[in-house]
Amino acid sequence: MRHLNKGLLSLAALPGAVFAQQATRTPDHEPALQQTRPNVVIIYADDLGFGDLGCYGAKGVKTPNVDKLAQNGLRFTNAHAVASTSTPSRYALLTGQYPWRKQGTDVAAGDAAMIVSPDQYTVADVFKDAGYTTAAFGKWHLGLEAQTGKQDWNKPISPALPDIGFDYSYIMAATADRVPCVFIENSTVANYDPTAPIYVSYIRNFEGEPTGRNNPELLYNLKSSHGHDYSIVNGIGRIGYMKGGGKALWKDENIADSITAHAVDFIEKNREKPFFMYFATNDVHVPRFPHPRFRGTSEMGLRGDAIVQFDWSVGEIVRTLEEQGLLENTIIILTSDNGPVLDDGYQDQAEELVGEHSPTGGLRGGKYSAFEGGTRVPFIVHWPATIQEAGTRDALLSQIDFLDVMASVVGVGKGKALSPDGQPEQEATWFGAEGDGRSYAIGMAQNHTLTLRTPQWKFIEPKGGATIIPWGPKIETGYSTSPQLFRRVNGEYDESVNKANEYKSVCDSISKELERIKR
Ligand code: NG6
Ligand code: CA
Repeated sequence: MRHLNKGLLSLAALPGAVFAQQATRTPDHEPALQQTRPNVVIIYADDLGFGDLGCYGAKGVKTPNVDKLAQNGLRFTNAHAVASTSTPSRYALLTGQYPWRKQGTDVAAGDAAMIVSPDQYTVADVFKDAGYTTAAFGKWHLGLEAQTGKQDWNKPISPALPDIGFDYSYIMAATADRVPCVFIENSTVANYDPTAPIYVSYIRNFEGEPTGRNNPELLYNLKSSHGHDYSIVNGIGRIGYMKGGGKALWKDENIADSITAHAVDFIEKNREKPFFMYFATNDVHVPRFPHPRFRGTSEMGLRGDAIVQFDWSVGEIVRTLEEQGLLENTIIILTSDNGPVLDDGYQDQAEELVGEHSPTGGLRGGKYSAFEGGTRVPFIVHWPATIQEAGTRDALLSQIDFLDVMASVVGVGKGKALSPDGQPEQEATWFGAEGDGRSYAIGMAQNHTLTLRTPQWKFIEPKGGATIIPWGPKIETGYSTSPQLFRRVNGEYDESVNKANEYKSVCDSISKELERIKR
């Protein structure tokens, strides 16, 4: 945690038209600071594709709560996660630094060391500097403690989220398919069971413990399709070995309920002062094992039902904000960490039951990929106090700007970029200005192939690699040893025809620009 300036900023120091506009709405007798500063909630879905929500054209699943946010806010159609997998996207969202600038930001194991170092300036620090209360819920996947594999899960864990700006946190260390399968509240395992000490290893199993590989008969909830054959928790095979946990072990069917209940409780307890909430759902990542009440609520089996569960979580957050009288002046940003995948390692029939639905909304590629399906994600901004006119925008947006846009909104940093790679001036586009948005947005595929898109072109750097993901998911990677250039036609990058030769000078200049940014 690093601080720019301690303590509250005076209202006079807050720049930006949005504040001026709201200040006039504040009755004299009310404390101006509290009334004018918006709460901020980012709802960060996992592996939710560009086409997976009703308002983005989903078929076979209904998402009324999300759709309502879009109807009353802004729905972006060319917004991007910074990578096509989780850890690097989350790293970039929280720090405003491209993940390819820092080693060790790839998909993290459950015993990974903390990837965001405590001396980095995070978006949580931005909000602390603005006097906010900050909280994180759900999927973390950015490591904990100083050294990989050295965590003692039976003691307070440090450094952890309290050290990078979060006042309160209730998180899963990595993903639901990675051990340890317990929630961590601030620095310690939630619901800790002293009769069942927790041991975790990503190297070897603990003596006498069953694994998915050796004891497939114990996989009573979900069977693996590829990988996920180490320790078994709740009848589901995981990645990594774990022993113990007892009553602290999560039940997958209760994960959404659990993180949502904690988030609702946080809103209710913090209604008096401005807060920032990072609400990172486990849905719709594997293992997809929604609560029984969501089973059969979509036409697509467990993956569709997990989308319904996600929509329910969103509805609970919105309902709570509304009940507390906070919805009007709360910024809700709803987006996803990367594109979608059907079979990601469990026999949940996502492929068999997808029907007419296109998780990517017709885009090529998907999770892991350099094609548009990898990083193009839903992006909805809801802020009734400021966004007077709802609409759809095709401006180019990147989650890399989250830290700086938020700093600009809460008046920290005086309009200068506080992160290595973010652009605070994107604030205008995020909250309604028409126009192109960014002049470029960079994405990173699973093998670190970088992509750069402009409002007119998309470039995939030559790096090479398998054309289809080799370990299971049936996804085109977009990797090639030759440069690829695609033209944006009728508002969509046409990734069916490589125009690199035809438009060689465009291709060369984008390639040069990417090299410049890299340096
Ligand atoms: C892969 C996992 C996949 C998922 C992914 C990370 C296997 C075979 N596959 O290695 O299931 O966990 O990592 O997904 O283990 S992410 O959305 O968190 O980046
Ligand atoms: Ca993800």
